[in-house]
Amino acid sequence: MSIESIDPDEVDAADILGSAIERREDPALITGDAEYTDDIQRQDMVHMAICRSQHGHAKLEDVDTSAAEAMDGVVTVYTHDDLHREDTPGGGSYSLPVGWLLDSLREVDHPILADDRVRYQGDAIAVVVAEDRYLAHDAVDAIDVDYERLDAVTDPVDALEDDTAELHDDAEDNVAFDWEIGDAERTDEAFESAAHTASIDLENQLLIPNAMEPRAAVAEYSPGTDELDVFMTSQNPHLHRLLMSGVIGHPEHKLRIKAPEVGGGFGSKIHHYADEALVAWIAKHLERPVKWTATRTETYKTDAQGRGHRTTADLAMNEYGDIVGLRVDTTANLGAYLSTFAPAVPTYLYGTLLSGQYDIPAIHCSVTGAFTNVPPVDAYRGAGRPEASFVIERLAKLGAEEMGMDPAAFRRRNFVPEDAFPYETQVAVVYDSGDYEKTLDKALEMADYESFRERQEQAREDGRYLGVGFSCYIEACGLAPSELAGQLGAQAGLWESSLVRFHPSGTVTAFCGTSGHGQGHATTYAQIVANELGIPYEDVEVVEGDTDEIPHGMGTYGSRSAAVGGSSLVKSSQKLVDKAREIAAHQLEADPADIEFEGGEFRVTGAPDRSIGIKAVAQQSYLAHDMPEDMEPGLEATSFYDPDNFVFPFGTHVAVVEVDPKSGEIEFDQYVAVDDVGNQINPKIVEGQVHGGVAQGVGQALYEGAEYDSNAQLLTGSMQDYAVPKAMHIPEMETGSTVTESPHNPLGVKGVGEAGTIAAPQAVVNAVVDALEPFDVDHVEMPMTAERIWNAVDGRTEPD
Ligand code: MCN
Repeated sequence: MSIESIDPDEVDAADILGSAIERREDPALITGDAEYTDDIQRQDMVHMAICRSQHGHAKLEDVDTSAAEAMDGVVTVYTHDDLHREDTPGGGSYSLPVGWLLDSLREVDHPILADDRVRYQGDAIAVVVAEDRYLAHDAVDAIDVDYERLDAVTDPVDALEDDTAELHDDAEDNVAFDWEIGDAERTDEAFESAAHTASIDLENQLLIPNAMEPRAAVAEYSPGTDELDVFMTSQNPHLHRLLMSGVIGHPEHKLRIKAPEVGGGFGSKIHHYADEALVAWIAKHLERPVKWTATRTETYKTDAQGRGHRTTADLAMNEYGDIVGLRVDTTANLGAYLSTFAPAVPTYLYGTLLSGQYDIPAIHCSVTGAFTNVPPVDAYRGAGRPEASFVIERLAKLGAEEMGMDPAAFRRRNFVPEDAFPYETQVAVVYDSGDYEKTLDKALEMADYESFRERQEQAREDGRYLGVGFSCYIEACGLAPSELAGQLGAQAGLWESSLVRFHPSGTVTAFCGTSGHGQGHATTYAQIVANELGIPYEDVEVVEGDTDEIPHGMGTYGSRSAAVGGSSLVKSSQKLVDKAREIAAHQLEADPADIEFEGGEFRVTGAPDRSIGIKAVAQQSYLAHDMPEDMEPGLEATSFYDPDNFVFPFGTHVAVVEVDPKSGEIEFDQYVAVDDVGNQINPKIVEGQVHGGVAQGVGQALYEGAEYDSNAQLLTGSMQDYAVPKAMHIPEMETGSTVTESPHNPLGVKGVGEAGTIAAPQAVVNAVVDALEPFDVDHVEMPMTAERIWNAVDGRTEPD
């Protein structure tokens, strides 16, 4: 059941919003016409390569760059002391910023180039600049680093042990922070009076992001104007401009960040890394254009990783199966340094979502952040919300079992009822709108759940083990009300800004501060603006990702673009229409209050033949011969939109699997995804986002996981070792949707970019555990490899 995409020419202008039109960006992307960062060439450009630590944890005894420097074509080599000096541009005190602070946070220094110690395999030690890329890499190989190896730790729980080596002088016992949310006392009381409990110990494994395009940057400096242009794989150019300007000490107004086409990010390209700052700094220092493109191995070793939780969680029920309490204790792996948004991910993006779709009267969650010798851990598609959803949905399965109830019935019994919205949870968020039974009912019907148990029974008699798994997930996205984010420690507002400009000829450019990198914004934003202005879709061009063109912006992450960027475009369009209405009223010799606007036409109320189209108004606004008094020429409007609340998409995903206990192999029988993302701007794009998201969630459930040895050496450092699922590993998905509008944004939309990734892992794990119920298996850690399944059934081929 896949949605057919429609040629936009076949859609009436009035129906453009909500139509499944094909993505306008695809022809350039699939014909190689699009320009990515690595495609950029400049005269006299030099290339940068980075010498990175081979060890997970070591002291740097000596870094000898002489052989590299002597190579023909090597321009220069920098180490810590060359860069971190008072007379270098920016004053030399370079440390990477943390954009989100917690009260208990121990902020540790994160130099651009390591000083006397490296804390993960991949930590940058020295940087080579050469006339060509290959030479730069050869010169890196010629750098002789003398290390003294130190004990390393990769597991966050082990990191907190007394006898574990500490990574930072400022972080005793490797504790980065302690944080809690909810009511501990009330939760203890709930457990004391509970009739039943269910418990789980689980790991939400470290994941390595796999964007098709590795991180890359090209920087160019003009000494005459002091302008520094940086082209880079950024999900949030304005935020990168702000942060980089501080890091390298270049004035923000003379720094331009442009994201050319970006081949995916999944969160990994929102953080501020040392590498891009180095490119910019060197371009300024050498006064030559500089390019750096990460190798695939570098991305594996240095892109901020995701998840990395160890959790103990308990659910308390009364005698009827009502959930009365939830207790969660998590240790979160933060890696070797604090990445830009790291403190927010295992705290505010995690603890606040633990109530799931359920009305839980008492919740308490405590989180300890731990430094370990893995790369910094930060937001990765879902960021905190998949971890929360995994905890509560695994417990929902175990809770139902404990109660002897059907898992769907147990969930239904505990859902926040439809009439309870807006619903305030015990973990500090207010769900905007929801109808959880509706998505569950639809998913049950699509999966034909009614007949499933019979099928399962019959299969078991034939020695085949089928299982069904539910995931009734909720997420918070559309980041964020700035005031709330500020109270929680965000170092920047989380509004969105846009500019909608009519050209004299009647076409429109819409500039937005989000920065799409695969999500189809050029299509969906044009649908929004065309609808607001009542003009043809093809007359709207969308521009994103360039700080020189777009006044302000906060970027694309947290599935915020439709809800926040889209709403800003509505606001700008409406401001523009307000001005156009006054011009139209003047032209039509009527009062602006008597002018109606519909389908791109301004009409005098009660006199429909007196009308003027918005394009003609735009032309008049630039001719400026006959305008209302004191009105400035031109027709454009800018707005800042700051939402009142997050949006809370939800849904039910159902996985049906068959597990072969003999081999440990898992096969999908069915995968049903019913998502409610409010109104859909483009159902085809929504479906594509769900498909991609589920693929990543299935990847986590079955295949992916960063593995390190005891010296913190990455064992899964290539696509041969880190199992990103291929098309054949992804189940055929049946997607469906329901529509529950968000009441607080003008489009009534909720985000979809992370929904599938948040929903899928627990649907798959619950299904596998359900299949293995005759073997008394109540949990299998992810990724559920054949080996893990085989061990879980203890080598048995049949239940005892
Ligand atoms: N949309 C819609 N109707 C809705 C909601 C969204 O038509 N009710 C459309 C939007 O207009 C947009 C797309 O769906 O074209 C995704 O919108 P949204 O949910 O607002 O998410 P963002 O655009 O902010 O994208 C961020 C999100 C995140 S956080 C990750 S991670 C992710 C994802 O998007 N990374 C991606 N999807 C990705 N897709 C690709 N191809 N590559 C990535 O790196």
